[in-house]
Amino acid sequence: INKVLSSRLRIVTFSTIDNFVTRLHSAKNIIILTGAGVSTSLGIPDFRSSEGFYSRVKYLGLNDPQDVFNYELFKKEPSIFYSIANMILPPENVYSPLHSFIKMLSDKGKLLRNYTQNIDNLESYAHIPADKLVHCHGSFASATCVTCDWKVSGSKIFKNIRNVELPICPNCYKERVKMMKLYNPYVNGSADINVNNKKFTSAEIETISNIKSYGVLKPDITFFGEPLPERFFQCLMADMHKCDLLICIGTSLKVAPVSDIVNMIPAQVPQVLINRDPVRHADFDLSLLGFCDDIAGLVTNRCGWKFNHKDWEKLSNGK
Ligand code: CNA
Repeated sequence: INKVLSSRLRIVTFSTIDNFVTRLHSAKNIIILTGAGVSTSLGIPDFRSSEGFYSRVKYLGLNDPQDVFNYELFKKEPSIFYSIANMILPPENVYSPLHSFIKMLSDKGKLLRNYTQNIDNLESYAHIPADKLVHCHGSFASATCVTCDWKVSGSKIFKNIRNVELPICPNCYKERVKMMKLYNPYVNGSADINVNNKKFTSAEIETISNIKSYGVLKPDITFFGEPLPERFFQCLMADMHKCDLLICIGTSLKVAPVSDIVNMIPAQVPQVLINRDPVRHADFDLSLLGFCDDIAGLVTNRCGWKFNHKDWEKLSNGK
């Protein structure tokens, strides 16, 4: 990635909405990079806006509100994340007009890939094909035990999240209960104890009993300190030289390595930003500032295309 970054020099190719419309007509391999702003019209807060999620969790008193997604902290004290996880639990069966816009580009055979930083998995309700989608930061679609890697469908832990309780892995829970039942330092002394055909020393059992995240299920969203899904790197390496238009939508582009995508796309490929706030640290050919649903509607009109969205009128954006 560093090699690609250092060799880049931007070549500005266009700067008007008409150029954008012309390019949309001719483009065959569009990369759309999305962030939290594409779901805010559904009432899901973004992270960094003044009314966003990070300002809502200030009461936790963490040094940095981003620490609610710190993997090391999760392993030490998973209840911090689960005390606020209900705030970010995605709604089901809804998607925004912007998601419909992406689906329309896919139906027209123009979408190379939608790299989404979102964890709400709403792209699936809009029927954006799974092979066109990269969940750069994972999603709530599945959850994994931090101790034994047991996987469950994400919806299995939604009830726990709503009830603000820790979702526990069935395997590890049984193992832990059995361990605690068998373990009695006065009787066993320092002898090994056999649980589910695994041997544990009394010292190991003492340690395990103090690990608060032992057997806790974690949604498969990428926390700070965890690697991004392998699919992100594989797709990006294959896509960056095919891409003929990059559109970044509803993102502050503050989280690396996803934010590096703008520097990896070849210099002659136009880059467009559609966002409520300007993104000053990146160099776009065109920045369309406003509510992304409205801008997508306007651009689609100018292209002479149409996309349907059943709930358009109900959404609050700029209306
Ligand atoms: P961010 O840093 O909170 O930035 C969001 C950007 O969207 C801001 O620049 C806003 O100006 C802009 N924005 C907000 N509403 C609109 C709108 N209606 N139209 C156009 N622009 C709008 O969020 P990023 O996505 O840049 O940061 C990456 C994080 C956020 C990822 O790790 C995500 O997992 C995480 N996140 C995801 C969700 C979700 O899945 N819906 C929600 C909140 C945060």
